[in-house]
Amino acid sequence: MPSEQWTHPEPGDGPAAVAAQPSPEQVIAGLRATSEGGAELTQLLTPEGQRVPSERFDRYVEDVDDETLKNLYRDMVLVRRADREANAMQRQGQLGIWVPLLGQEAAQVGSGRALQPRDMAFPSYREHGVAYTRGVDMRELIGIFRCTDHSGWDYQAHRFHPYTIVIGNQVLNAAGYAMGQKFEGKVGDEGGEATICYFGDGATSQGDVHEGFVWAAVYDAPLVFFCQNNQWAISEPTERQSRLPLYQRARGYGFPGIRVDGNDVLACLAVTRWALEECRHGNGPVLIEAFTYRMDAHTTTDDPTRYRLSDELEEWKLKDPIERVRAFLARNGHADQAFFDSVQAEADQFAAELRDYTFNMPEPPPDRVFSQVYAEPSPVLEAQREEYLSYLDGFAAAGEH
Ligand SMILES: Cc1ncc(C[n+]2csc(CCOP(=O)(O)OP(=O)(O)O)c2C)c(N)n1
Ligand SMILES: [Mg+2]
Repeated sequence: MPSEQWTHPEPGDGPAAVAAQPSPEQVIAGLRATSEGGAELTQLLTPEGQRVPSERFDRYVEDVDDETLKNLYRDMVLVRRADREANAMQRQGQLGIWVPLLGQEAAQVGSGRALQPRDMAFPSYREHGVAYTRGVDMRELIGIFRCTDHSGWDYQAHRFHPYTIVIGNQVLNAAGYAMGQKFEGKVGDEGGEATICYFGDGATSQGDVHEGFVWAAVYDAPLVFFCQNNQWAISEPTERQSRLPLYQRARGYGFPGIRVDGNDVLACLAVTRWALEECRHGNGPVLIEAFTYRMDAHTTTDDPTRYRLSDELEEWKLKDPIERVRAFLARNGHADQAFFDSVQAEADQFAAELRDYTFNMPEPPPDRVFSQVYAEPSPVLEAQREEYLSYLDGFAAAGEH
């Protein structure tokens, strides 16, 4: 019996006299897996806002009452509003670039809220929603995009590593960090530590991700690989990254992989809690593929209308991560219009403060670029700093004449 999705002929199928062809059923199954997430998508809240019971995952969200769900809703609205404000500020020339997260709020808030303060998180560059859940002030993020700063937050205090632009590179950092947690005996029971690492579908094609998978697997590192499959790596679709659903790759490395509806905040919370628990108890690593969609451009320098059809976006709008929670809350009488209005007003205020801060942001001292590179001063770096400062002094001196 051929597998549900077409991958490759099995050994023993006979000599390949003609090129192997998938059956029509396998083609349809493959298309479904790509556009809808397929049969193995873990979902607790449908796009229409209906709660789907799950024997396996309900216990991970037992404590999520109406208030908690309203808070998750609020988190997502605030994060989206800040994202839209930053996007607009880039358009007005106030930011050099912005990396929108529109559409990925549930994946980021759900997984971020699953973390304990002691856990460590390694983001790529789109994880503003995760940053928010780690207590990083959005104003601490904005300097990177205004090109006045490299990354402004205290990584240790927030347990949130600097953004990494080099695709997939943070997976190696995270694997090393999680191996350290293991070596230091911080794994083993409910109080154990874990690490989560965020990367995209495109990153899975990078050698760094492969190496990170191998190291984490053979050392049983407490690491949750959180892949946000937003269907695109700039202009490259996922079918140019993989012949099979990304979560299935975990099997080849010998650890569990699971696909969750990345637009379902409750499912993302439940599945990430499960994965972290596995890691805390020494059963890591785990791969989560959050099946979601990048609703805006790759960055503000990108024009997605050049490579994808607008009906795809229209289809995903129906699966909006915020709307399904709103529908659930409203339908079940957990929240009224006054609640939704108050969250919106709070989000507008949040965005106004971000804008105000951006416009009046203090210029960091020019030699800040040399700080936070090494834990202790390095003579080479110190010499470079001196040289740079005297170079800048030259301008001041020239201005005096
Ligand atoms: C090593 C490396 N190669 C190429 C790039 C250029 N680049 C920036 S983003 C990107 C696509 C990444 O796609 P994905 O991993 O799916 O993440 P997404 O942007 O969709 O969140 C590429 C190729 C880079 N930053 N680093
Ligand atoms: Mg992507």
